[in-house]
Amino acid sequence: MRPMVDYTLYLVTDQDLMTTETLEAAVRQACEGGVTLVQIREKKASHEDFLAVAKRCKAITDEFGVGLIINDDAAVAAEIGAAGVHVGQDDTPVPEVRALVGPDAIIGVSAHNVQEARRAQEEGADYLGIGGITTTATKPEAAALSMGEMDEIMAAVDIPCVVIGGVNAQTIPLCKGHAFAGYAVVSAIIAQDDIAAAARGLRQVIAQVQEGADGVAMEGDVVEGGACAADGAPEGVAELRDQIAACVTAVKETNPMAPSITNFVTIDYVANAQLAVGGSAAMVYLPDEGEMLAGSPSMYLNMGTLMPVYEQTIPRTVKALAAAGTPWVLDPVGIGIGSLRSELLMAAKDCKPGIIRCNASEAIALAQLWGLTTGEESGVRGVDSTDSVSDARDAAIALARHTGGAVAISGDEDLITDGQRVALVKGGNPLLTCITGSGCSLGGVAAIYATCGEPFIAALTASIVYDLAADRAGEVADAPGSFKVAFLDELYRATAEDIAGYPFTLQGA
Ligand code: 3NM
Repeated sequence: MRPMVDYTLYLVTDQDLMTTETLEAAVRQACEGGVTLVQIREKKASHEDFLAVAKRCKAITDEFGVGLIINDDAAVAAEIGAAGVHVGQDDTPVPEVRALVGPDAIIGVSAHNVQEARRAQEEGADYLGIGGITTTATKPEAAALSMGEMDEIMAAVDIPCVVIGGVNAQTIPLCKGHAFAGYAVVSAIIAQDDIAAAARGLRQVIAQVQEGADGVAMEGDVVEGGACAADGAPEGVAELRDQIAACVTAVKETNPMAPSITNFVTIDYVANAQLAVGGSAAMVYLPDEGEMLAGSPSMYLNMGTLMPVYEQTIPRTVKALAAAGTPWVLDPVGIGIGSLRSELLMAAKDCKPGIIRCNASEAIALAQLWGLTTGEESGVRGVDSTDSVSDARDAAIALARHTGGAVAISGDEDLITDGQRVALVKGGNPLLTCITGSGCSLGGVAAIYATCGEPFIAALTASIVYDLAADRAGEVADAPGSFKVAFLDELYRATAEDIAGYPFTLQGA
């Protein structure tokens, strides 16, 4: 009998990337954080060294009841009684591995197309590793597959498939609705400073993705947030509030930086708003600066006041952001004005931003530009919106489904969606439309929250803190100048509790 293993969160080790002194410490912390399966992958070690470290790691995984898989070396697996072996296309063929490990071990095979997948299954593989979601610096030679290609592979076989390559908190949500048995991760766990926290965070993201797949947020279902949160809040809202509070607290405690490439009209206000919520700011515009900062935990790109240098800066930066898997925020302000802006926005299409922050007309126009919707005409007027937020609902959902991230549309009632859920937040003050920078700075603040929360949480948190601060600023200021100052003060004063407790409505997309 093959052992039962749980593929949900599958750590694949890499001693070159680990942040601990020993592999055993990394494996222990990962188990504490909730990984459900561990593969020891030693590409450079001798058989003896591999055997020794695998034996020590197995003692730890046994303690946690977590399965242990050995990469490639079937003899090591057989000697330590591991749950199984994982092989690549160029490693030992499956029948030879089976002869070495016997009938009671699991054999996993990496497959990158339908043919490889079918052959592996025919030869007796028990599961497949397929992917990647993106290319990855951990294994640069591994190509990325589209979700459609991975769906085809999964449809062609009956054995479980785990996704590997570029799997992290930003990309796991892209897998919502696809039939992966689990998520195999190297760098997003083992290269993190706090390995246990990283694993815990990924388990949370996976739970959300699985919850979405199970249809908890049903089409058209409406659940109210707000006052009832403490006693019997509807499903989903209480968890969102916890995540919002955790995101705000983490920002205030860690002072994370989200650099910006943003417009000159509002650059000062963007930086000040980022500082007010607890983040830090760096404003750049040169190509090498943007590229260099793309490895930051998040970044904000705003398409206002374009200059010729942006023709290089924006494409180079968005490419670097995509390669680094950075959850960046796009503000397509001014969409429709000039050819350079359209070119730059097209360059951003495949480098999928984690959050798109804009007004209703900009969302409709961007979805049209990217070929995601047809028929709707946007009412972009300069940088203002002439469409209502509800007019932009379909465009927002289409954009979020394309990026796998979140879209936040500001208006009388803000709409935030990840393509599965739609949150509506009502609040704010009409004076917000009389000052420059409220929209841009909201994008910058969303980037700050994206350093500590997944895109939907970050976008929702930013929208809420803006409504809350505007409500409060409106109580002490009745004209634009004083309102602008009071608003910044209220961004600074808003606590995690205030923000997490603000009313909002949650619906299925
Ligand atoms: N195999 P990370 S990608 C070990 O595509 C491995 O078969 C891959 O690393 C494949 O989680 C990969 O850091 C490395 O992106 C995955």
